[in-house]
Amino acid sequence: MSRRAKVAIIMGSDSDVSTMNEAVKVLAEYGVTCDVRILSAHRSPEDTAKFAKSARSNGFSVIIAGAGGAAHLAGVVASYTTLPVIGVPMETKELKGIDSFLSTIQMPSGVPVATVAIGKAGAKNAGILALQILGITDKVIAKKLENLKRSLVESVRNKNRSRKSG
Ligand code: RP5
Repeated sequence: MSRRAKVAIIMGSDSDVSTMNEAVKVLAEYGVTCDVRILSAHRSPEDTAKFAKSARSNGFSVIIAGAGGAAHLAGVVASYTTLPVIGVPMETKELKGIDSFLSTIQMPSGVPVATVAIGKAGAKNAGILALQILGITDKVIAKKLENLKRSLVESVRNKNRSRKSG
């Protein structure tokens, strides 16, 4: 039986899918299903508001929102919900994602968005951060995250070992 999606992954356009798939992948690795949908703060504002207002009652615990350019999606969603919202700034052709980054991170006092790095690294980290939030109460996820930390340490040590032996 599949577990109900705890994490919602939303994005402003289908052009964001390949970046946001990094978050989907990491959550899948931990057995966490997510609900993925395209919602735009500017092109479909009413649908976005409806989603955000009902996210908690629909069983979500965390929302990951990716958008590019004038990236208001995460902030708008955060304005309607008390769930944690993680914002992923898309890399853009014109300004390399600095536009998305500033639009996502620079929220006014009272409405936080946990903003991660621009692009695919940020999307992956958004997935990990969502897992860390779920891991506060889910011991299985917390245990797997400890393994991830250990594997990061090992990968750096291995690089030193191969440098010395090379
Ligand atoms: C944003 O505008 C989207 O999140 C996307 O990153 C950007 C460009 O969208 P498209 O014109 O490719 O649909 O709302």
